[in-house]
Amino acid sequence: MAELPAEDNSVEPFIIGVTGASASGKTTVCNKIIRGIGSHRCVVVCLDWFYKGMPPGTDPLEYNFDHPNAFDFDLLQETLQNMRKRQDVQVPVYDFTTHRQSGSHVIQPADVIIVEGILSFYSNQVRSLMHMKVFVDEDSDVCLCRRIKRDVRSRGRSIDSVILQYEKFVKPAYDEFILPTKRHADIIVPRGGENLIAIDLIVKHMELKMRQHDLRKLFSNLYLMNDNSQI
Ligand code: UZR
Ligand code: MG
Repeated sequence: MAELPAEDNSVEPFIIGVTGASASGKTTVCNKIIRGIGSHRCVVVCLDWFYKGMPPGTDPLEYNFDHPNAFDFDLLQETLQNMRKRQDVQVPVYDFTTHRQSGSHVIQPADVIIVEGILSFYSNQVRSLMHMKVFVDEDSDVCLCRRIKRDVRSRGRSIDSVILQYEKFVKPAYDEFILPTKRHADIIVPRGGENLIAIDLIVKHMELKMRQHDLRKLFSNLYLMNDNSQI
């Protein structure tokens, strides 16, 4: 009897990009998509991991973390290309308190890869790897309030420093670099994670794609078995 072929990895993962303003609800939208699809089939790649980190001696309040130059898009592109080939990848771990990389970890590809971050649609090369693009749209006052709460609670900031950064870097970069990438979106989600209908539509689309994916995988395995048995 013909031996069963090793698992067929020829079917590429489906890559979803999720972007929007800082604290617009990107992470919540991603978590709800993952819950809908099943966490065993998804993996998230955060743009935050690809911060280059501040040059030594820089004052964090003077450094523009919202500018495209703050990110290593080449490394992100290379990472996604390897994940598309279903290879494990080593990615940096970023520490928001020290504003620097603090190590690395290995992630394994899955059927669905979600690329989440403020500038995840910025690079043409990265964008061209995505099969679906989602822009999370939220009022800027809501984003600012959330950002103050989050950064004070979990990123070790003072209220004054968050507001200063917001006026100086976050809002201008949103207007100049993030908002213009909205035109690349396939789906715009108003009210972020609260918008259960939009999230459900995304999940349903993904379920359809994954059924097609499973069928392709099945056919490709059958073809391989058939091929092996003729040797
Ligand atoms: P999200 N950021 C920091 O505040 N410190 C860092 O060391 C790295 C990033 C902020 C960054 C951006 N801006 O607005 C936000 N500033 O993290 C992006 N200023 O993260 O998408 O989770 O809001
Ligand atoms: Mg987030």
